[in-house]
Amino acid sequence: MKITEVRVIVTSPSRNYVVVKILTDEPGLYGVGDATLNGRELSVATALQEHIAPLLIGRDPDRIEDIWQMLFRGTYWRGGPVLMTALAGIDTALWDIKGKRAGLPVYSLLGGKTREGALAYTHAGGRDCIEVEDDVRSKMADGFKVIRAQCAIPGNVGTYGAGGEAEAASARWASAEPGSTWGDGGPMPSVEQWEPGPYLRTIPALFAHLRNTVGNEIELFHDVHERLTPIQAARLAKELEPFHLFFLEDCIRPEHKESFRLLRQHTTTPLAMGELFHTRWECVPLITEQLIDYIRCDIGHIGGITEAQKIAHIAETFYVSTAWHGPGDIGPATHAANVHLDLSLANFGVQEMVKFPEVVHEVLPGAPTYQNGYLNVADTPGIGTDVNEELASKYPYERAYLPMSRRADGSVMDW
Ligand code: KDG
Ligand code: MG
Repeated sequence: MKITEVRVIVTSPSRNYVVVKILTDEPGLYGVGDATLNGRELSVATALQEHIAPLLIGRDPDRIEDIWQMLFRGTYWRGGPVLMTALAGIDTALWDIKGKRAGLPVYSLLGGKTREGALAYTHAGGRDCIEVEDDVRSKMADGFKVIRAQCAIPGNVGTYGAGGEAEAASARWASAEPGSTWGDGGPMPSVEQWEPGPYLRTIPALFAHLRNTVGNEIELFHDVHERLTPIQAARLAKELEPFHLFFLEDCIRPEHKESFRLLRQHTTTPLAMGELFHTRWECVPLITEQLIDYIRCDIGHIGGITEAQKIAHIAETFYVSTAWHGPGDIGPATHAANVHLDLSLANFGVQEMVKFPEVVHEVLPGAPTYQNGYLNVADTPGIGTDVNEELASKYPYERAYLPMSRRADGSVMDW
């Protein structure tokens, strides 16, 4: 069997997605992967089209490990979000082909089911504690057992994850920013304002309120989004201890991993990290030193199922669980890959999920299904997702950026 074509499809049904379709010389046999990198979609599409696809034509798609090694080590330039997202798109499509050929769902090829469904988490947000409480209650009514809670911060214009109007307001602060209005080249990033002081006062108060009102049984947690210094993160994690978070996500920036040693010494709040990592070597020190409790890489940005399975197996040895990243800005094929791994891993922890708009289901069918707190994938061969190419072509790429963040004095902050 040989690869005959690698099609790269960029489509924007509600937001941009990059889809990889690998065709083979076996009639009707193809695989579909996702190579979406939020705000950098065309870099990945170009890397795939111009540099990677030509290397794959004529190769045996069954040799996933060899193709992975060739694209990672064999081409000299390795790592980074663009290349590892491209590699993930190829990897997922190859697993899809392998599953279809074997007549088995991918979770079966990964070792078979260890559980009947993947414990899912969703997001709750609001402008204040009361709104977040209402949102948490409505997510509990939907059956969720684990919920991420984010809240608008008084004095900070626009807050990551607060949702609805609270987040939309952030875009307006941008109008004071030179170059951040709508220009000839398309929309420019919105700019949020963020200060640590109000944030560090608000979040413990939010979780005190939630525990007082919704009780202790529901699992709650919070995403810091890499904004604190190590000692600020230590303070927050310590102050959150009485509220028993499921975990505290991405407390500090991803570069200086040794800072987790400082953080860990101060708190028993479980820690999660990983959506900005791009190779297993970034994860390994945190895992082997047991500096985190959950590794939450993005399968779609770390080279796909092949790499994520290796990371998960290393993590299992050190009692670290998985919590793969699953936001709306990665495509259904990566969400499905998440769940195939979740179902097969002994050390699965929790799975982030989104509800895609109907139009995404039409263009990219086959996303995992949610029921009463758990995610599942169909028992059909392969990954289970597809692309409707004709419909995809009706939703052309639209340039879009992630927001940015600045301090009150105008200096750059991590978003
Ligand atoms: O593109 C960036 C998003 O995927 C990220 O901001 C979402 O932090 C995120 C999460 O935990 O879902
Ligand atoms: Mg996050």
